[in-house]
Amino acid sequence: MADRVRMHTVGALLCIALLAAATASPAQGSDPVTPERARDNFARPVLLAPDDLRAFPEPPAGFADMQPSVAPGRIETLSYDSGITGTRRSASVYLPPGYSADRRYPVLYLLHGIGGNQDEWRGYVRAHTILDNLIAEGKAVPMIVVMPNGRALPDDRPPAADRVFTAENAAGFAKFERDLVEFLIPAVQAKYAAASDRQQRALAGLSMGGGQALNFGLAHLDTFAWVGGFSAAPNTKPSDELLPDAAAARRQLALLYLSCGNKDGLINVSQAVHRALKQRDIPHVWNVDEHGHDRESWAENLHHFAQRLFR
Ligand code: FER
Repeated sequence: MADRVRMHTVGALLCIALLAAATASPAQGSDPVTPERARDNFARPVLLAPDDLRAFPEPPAGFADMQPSVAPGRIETLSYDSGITGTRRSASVYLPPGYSADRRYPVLYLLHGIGGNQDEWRGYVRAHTILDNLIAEGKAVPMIVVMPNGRALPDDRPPAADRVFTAENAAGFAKFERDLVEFLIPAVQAKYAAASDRQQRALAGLSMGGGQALNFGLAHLDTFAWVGGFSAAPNTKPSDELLPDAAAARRQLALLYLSCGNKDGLINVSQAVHRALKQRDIPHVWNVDEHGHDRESWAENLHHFAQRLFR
């Protein structure tokens, strides 16, 4: 599994993917997904605007490492039936230390990248350890973190390397919108001590999952009050589709968080969202760090984002 998870190293994937043939057809966003398009997208020159800057200092050393003094939460598997895929699907669920069915917890839904699955945030980014450390210090409120499989296809396993950047794989990520809202969230509410109001529900993701979080979160403001896109991929909808009602976004969002590394060829996607938000006066965090399309950026941004949730 660890090897699968490390396959997110997109550079390596792309070399193989380039050998594959793929047909161009639109995914959720505006960009057709083919190995060649993906290579071109990653290779785009980074043009930085004056406000493409860090919003926060770097996290303290060891923020994503297990600390002997810190009580760990636990991770379990949630199985649920999906009417979208017609299959039983799995999500990884982090329960904070001291989890008790006697209280209600806010829930963060955390979405993986194009080559990953429900184990990517834990195995590759160590999301659970980042949360353990923040909660131990009182810097994040105890929360449930649901890490689903965001590829809503009957066969939702990470594809072979030469099938990652295909329209078929990308289509599963668009289909996940209904799986999330209609099947996964109800299953989480039924099994866990999860608060049920939108103010207690967040949606965030990395890369392909960042695009999903922006697309789905902003389309379901009645379900999510907190939205985060880390290094969002070109599956992100064009701004006019993403933000059809600026007044509703202003009124309903508790936090909209955007981040990207200044060495990431996909930064133009996030920059376009940031510019559209600025134009429409929609408050948001814009954090540009010095990383690439990599786990350092995602770990650091989860650390910054999680501290600002549910307060
Ligand atoms: C693309 C390049 C990258 C694309 C998706 C990605 C939808 C996703 C990358 C990831 O999840 O790491 O052109 O098209």
